[in-house]
Amino acid sequence: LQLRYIRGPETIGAPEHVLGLVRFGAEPAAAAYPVAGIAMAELDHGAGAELWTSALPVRYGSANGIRYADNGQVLFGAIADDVPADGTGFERRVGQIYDAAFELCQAQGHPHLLRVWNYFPQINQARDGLETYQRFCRARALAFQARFGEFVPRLPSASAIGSHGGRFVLYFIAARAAGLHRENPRQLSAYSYPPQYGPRSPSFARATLYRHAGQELFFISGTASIVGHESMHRGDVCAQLDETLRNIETLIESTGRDEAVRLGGLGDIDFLKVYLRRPADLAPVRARLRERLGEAVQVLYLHGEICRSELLVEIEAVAGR
Ligand code: 3EB
Repeated sequence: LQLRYIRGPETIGAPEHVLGLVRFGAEPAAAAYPVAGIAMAELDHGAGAELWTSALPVRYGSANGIRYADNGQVLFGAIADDVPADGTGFERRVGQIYDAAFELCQAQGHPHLLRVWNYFPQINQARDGLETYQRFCRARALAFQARFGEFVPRLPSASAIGSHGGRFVLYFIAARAAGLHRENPRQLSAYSYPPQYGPRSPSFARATLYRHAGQELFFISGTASIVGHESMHRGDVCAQLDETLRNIETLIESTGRDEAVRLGGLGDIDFLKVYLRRPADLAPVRARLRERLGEAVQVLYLHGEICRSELLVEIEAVAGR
């Protein structure tokens, strides 16, 4: 299981075993492997993509609208769906999509979700009194609950980000072997957020450590300027960025300590996706990130809407090449 970011309009080489391709700001060409296009501009190079590949040969298929790739150890799945615009229809469809994903993972022998990405438009817009993100959270929580009952121990790392138009896109990585889900000592677990944020709490873990067949991958969920359960530094993107980096650093350090893995700090990050609500924040954020993380880390800067309207920046990361 390998990740590579493609920056700019570069196309992918043919000889690899591709698990999936996700393009930002453009629709990818149809392919034998799962593809998804997210309506979210890449701010640095004008185009970008996330490419997941495998050293092992890959088998492709499709079930209930989900395209998948299976290399015998992990399953990559992707679906883009025209979800209904009305709140109730949206929630029903999101629940169906999640259940189809659970079903697929089970049927293909990859029952352990490691990492999930969610992108959909109008994330901060209210529909009949509830924001789209809150409706999404309710539908996702009910789907996990219906499938697993006591679902908290199964929750994978995740991101949920607002796109600018386009469809509801879900993609995920599941595995035959379980990952180890981690929480952040600086943050209340998202699944325990109090009800002021919505009728059902967000269903995700702060990070997932996947150790298998000599590989060590650490998936860090979308992370923002939240301490406890509260948003910090309203209106100040640089202070939000520093708080976010403190959160990520703590997550890496505490996991390295508790799990005795070679994870020490921010320097271990190999891939970053940085979501910015305002494109004008690119320059200061990029300068500060270079200062803190150096030049070796690969970064995609994306114009996305964070699920709480006061948050200006969110960062997800992968450690492990
Ligand atoms: C937060 O910490 C910020 O609902 O799947 C980050 C990562 C966030 C994932 C999700 C939401 C999600 O609450 C938002």
